[in-house]
Amino acid sequence: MGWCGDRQRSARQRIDHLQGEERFQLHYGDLGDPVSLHTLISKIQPNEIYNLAAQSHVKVSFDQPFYTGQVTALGSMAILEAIRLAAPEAKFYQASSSEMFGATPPPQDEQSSLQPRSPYGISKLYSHWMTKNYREAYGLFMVSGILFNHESPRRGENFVTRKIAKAVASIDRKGLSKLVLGNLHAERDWGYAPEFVVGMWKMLQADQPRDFVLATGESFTVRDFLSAAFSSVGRNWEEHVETDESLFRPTEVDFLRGNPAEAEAILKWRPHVIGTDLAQLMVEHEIDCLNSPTGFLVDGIDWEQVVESVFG
Ligand code: G4F
Repeated sequence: MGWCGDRQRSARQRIDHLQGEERFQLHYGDLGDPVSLHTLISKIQPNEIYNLAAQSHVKVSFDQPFYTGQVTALGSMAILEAIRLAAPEAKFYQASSSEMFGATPPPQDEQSSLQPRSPYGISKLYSHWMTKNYREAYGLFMVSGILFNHESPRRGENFVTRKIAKAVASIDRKGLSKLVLGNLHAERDWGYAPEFVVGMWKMLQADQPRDFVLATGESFTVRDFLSAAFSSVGRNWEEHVETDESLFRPTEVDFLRGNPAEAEAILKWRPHVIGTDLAQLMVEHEIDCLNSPTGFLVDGIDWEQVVESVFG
């Protein structure tokens, strides 16, 4: 199931369609409440735990550095402690981020230095090192995936790829006049989220726990993404886009391009969808949304095909 954003907004928007499936159960818990996490992990005794939760918006982390630290740094700590104390057999995946590379020039890989440039990146760095420390200190199966930007139609609307895709569809089909953005010069290594999720799972199936970079190995500027998105509907982005200083970050990560060679060699993981393909895929989805009377769409993800393409 896909969705179209505003019309079906809820905290569980992305998983509502799984409700009712036998193998899917929801429990209440909160990264800000270590007791709830300990209780849950102790009761469920999971085989695998994926910590994908965070205050994950880089610009917001400058406005809310304290909250970001509490959730994105100390929240992970609560899970690590709960596993150590109550479920030491569980395998743990920590969502580390290419934002941790910060000022380090590309290509970035597992050996590159970590020089984060935002409260978000610094919080992720804390969780990254804590995960490594718990692995080494207590012999637990705990790994971090250092994932470069991964996108899909399910991306939140305040991240640049989805913001662009939605605006292009509205400009083309509904006559919206303009799109206002921040820094157009930053370069990102944008991949397709379903391919990255398969890589995350693969990390927990390895014989030995270790960290991996997942990236496409190609990078594009925000401007390149804009150009591809507008071109997909036969338009010129320069006629529709303005920039606003208030959307710039106090410190920016200028250039991210990952080197996924180790994931390719050891996990046999290789992504196929890159930034400009994503622009077209995401714009097409937004146009379908505008044409949909209900706001819900048939799932665009063929998981068998994703697995085949990544490992095939
Ligand atoms: O889409 P973004 O907000 O993603 P960003 O900051 O790269 O972070 C994402 O990827 C990280 C992995 O490296 C994750 F860890 C993180 O949680 C998140 O998923 O911004 C991408 C680029 C930036 O350079 C930003 O300055 O786009 C630029 N940009 C230009 N105008 C904008 C806008 N970003 C946003 N969100 N909104 C704008 O209007």
